Amino acid sequence: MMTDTVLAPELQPIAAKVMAGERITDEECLLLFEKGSLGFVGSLANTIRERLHGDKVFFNRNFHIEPTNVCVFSCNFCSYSRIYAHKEDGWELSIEQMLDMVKKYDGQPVTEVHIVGGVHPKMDLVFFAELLKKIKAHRPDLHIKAFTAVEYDYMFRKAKMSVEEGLQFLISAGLDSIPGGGAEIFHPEIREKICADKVNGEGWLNIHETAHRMGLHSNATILYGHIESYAHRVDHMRRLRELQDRTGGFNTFIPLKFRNKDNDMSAVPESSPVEDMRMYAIARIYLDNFPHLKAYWPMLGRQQAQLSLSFGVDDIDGTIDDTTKIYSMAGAEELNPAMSTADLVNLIRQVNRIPVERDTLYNELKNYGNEVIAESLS
Ligand code: V47
Ligand code: SF4
Repeated sequence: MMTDTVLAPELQPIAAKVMAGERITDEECLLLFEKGSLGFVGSLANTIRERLHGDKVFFNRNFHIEPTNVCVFSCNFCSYSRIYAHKEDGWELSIEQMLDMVKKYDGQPVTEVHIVGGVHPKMDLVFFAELLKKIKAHRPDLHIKAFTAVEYDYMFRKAKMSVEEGLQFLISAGLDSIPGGGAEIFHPEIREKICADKVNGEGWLNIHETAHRMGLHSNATILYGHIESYAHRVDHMRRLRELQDRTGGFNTFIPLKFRNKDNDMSAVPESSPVEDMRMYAIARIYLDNFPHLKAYWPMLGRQQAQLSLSFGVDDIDGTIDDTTKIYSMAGAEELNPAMSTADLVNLIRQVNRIPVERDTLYNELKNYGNEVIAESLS
C-alpha cells in the first residue's frame, strides 16, 4: 500500500491514475523515470500486470536461425556483426543448412522459429522467400517470425519493391509475424550516434504499421541503458504507443538492456539491476495498450528474469535451445541459452506464478497450473 507520507506529491496523481486504469502522460512517464523509486513503480506495474494476466507467465517453445553475422551496417553497440570486407570470421548459412536446422526439431513440439541476422548483401528477398517456402513445405504448422524492419528495409529497397509489395511477397512464401529488433532508440539525436546507417525511426515504424495493416502481428524493442536520456526513452515509447493506438498490431514490448562486451561502446557502463527493473515497470505503466511485456531471459539471466515477473513482466520468451549468438557475443548472462520446458516451468513456479505455454500470437496452449513435470531439471 502506498501512503501519502512516503510519496513525493507530484507522484500521487500518477498512482491515482494507474489505480483507476487511466493512461499516464509523457510528462508523467518522465517523472517516473526521474523520481519513481523501484518500490513505487514496481508496485504500480505489478498491479497492472495482475489486472491483465493474473499470475500467468507466458513462454513458448521456439528456436532461432541466424542466417549470417555478416552485415553491411556498423551499429556501434553490436558485438555480433562482421563487416562484409572482413567476413573471414563470419558465417553464412545456405538454405539447405538452415533447413537442416529445422529438421533437427522433427517430432519435437516447438511452435515457432525466430529468424534474424546481419544484413548480408547477397542474401536477398528471393533467397529468403525460398527459405520460408522450404520451411513451410517441410513443417506447415511451424510459425515463422522472421526478419527485423532493418533487414526488410534493405531487402525491399534492393528488390525495388515498396514495403507492401515486399511483405506480400514474403507472406505468400510463409511469413507469419515480425520480431521487434532494430528499433534501438528512435530519436535521431541518439540513433545517429549508435546506428547512423540503418533504417531510421520513421522507417522502422512505417514497416511495422504497414505489416499491421496487412494483418501481421509484430513485437517492439528498445535498446536502453547506454547514452540515451530518460526523455529519449519516453519519446521512443510514445511513438510506439501512438502506432499501437492506430493499429493494435503489437503483441509485446521487449526492453533490451545494452551489453558492453566487445563492441565500439565498451566504455559505456551497463545499467544496474535496479535500473533494469525500473525500465520494465515504467514500460508496463506507460504502454497501456500493449498486451504483453517480455523479459528476454538469455540476456538478463534466469534470476533477473524471475525478478522481472514482479515488475510488470508476463512473458519470458522461450526454450531457445542454444540457437542464438547475438547476446552471448555482447556479454550477456547466458553463454549457451537453452532451457527445457521443465526448466522454464520450474523457474516460473519458484516465484509463485502460473506457467502457461503460448503460441507466438499468445493463444494459450497449456496452462501448467500445479501439474508436476516429469522431465528432469538441468
Ligand atoms: O535490434 C544488439 C539488440 C536486437 C546488443 O521479437 C543488443 O520476440 C544489447 O530484437 N546489447 C535483436 N542488445 C534481437 C531482438 C529480439 C530478441 C528476442 C526476442 C525478440 C522478439 C526480438 O538485439 C537488436 C539490438 O537491439 N542488440 N547488440 C548489445 N550489445
Ligand atoms: Fe548489423 Fe543488426 Fe549488428 Fe546493426 S545490430 S551491425 S544491423 S547485425
